[in-house]
Amino acid sequence: MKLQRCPVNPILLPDPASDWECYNVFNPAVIHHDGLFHMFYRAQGLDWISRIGCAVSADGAHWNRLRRPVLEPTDGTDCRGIEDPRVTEIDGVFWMTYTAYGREFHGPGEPTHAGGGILPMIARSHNLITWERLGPIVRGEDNKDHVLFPRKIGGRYTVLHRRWPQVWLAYSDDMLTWREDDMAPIYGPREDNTWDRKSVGSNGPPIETPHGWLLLNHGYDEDHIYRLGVLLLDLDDPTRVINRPSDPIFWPEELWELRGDVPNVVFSCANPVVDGTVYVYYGAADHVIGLATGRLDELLDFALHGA
Ligand code: BMA
Repeated sequence: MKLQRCPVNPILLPDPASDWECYNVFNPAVIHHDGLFHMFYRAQGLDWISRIGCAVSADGAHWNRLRRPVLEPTDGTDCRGIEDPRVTEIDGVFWMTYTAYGREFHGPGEPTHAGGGILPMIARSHNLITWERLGPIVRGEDNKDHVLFPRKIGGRYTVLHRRWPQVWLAYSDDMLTWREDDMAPIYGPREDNTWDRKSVGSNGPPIETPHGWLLLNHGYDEDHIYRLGVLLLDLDDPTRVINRPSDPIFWPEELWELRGDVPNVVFSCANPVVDGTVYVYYGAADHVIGLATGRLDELLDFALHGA
């Protein structure tokens, strides 16, 4: 099983005439709503601070972007950037999970991505343009790559997050309080000789199927080559992994995936399903945005039976 690249790739490029998105556009969230694809992408410009830009598309490949960002840093918790958005629609409300990179932190030395300078944040929107910040899932730890399930499980909001190196599950009644007692690890890097033996993390929102939650994820090995894979989780108890095939479904091959701001990266935060096709949007080399697709039934078959 391998995802197929869209012939239009790369589907979004930095805009050299812009102050805030002239260097890199990457790692977008994308949802399909009322017949349109809506993209929320991470952008870096002259000050190297990540902001979230917005674009719309009727076919998922050709995009029309807004002139100004829809989400920008506001305070010490996110002044170094708003990164890696993922958007999930739950009962008609839109939720964005993103990494806030700031200067407020709880460790010694300078804040870094791993040293408590990041927060796994949640924001809410009713119109896909204005976003209201709610707060982080946890504070004071290396935690990101969080993404919400598209419906409540057991009556509660459910999120995947990453307490490096494990991917964890957490539950909440109100999106504000995520109790430690309601958190549990699910899986981590594999010890055998696989592509994901150094680090793993979640991609876009889990896809509900009759056989379980289909999860797209990413990982890398000691060569720092990012690849994408799949897992299947139990519908009622998503801490139970039904199957985790060992082969990846996508990896860097094109020049613009192999070379960029960070080489050898395909990093996805979005996998909307439209008419039986999974649209996998990804940041390529932390510099441009690509699209690859696969049939949902084929991905599910691989997730169920792939060795
Ligand atoms: C991860 C995240 C992503 C990035 C990737 C590759 O840790 O920070 O935003 O795309 O590294 O550089």
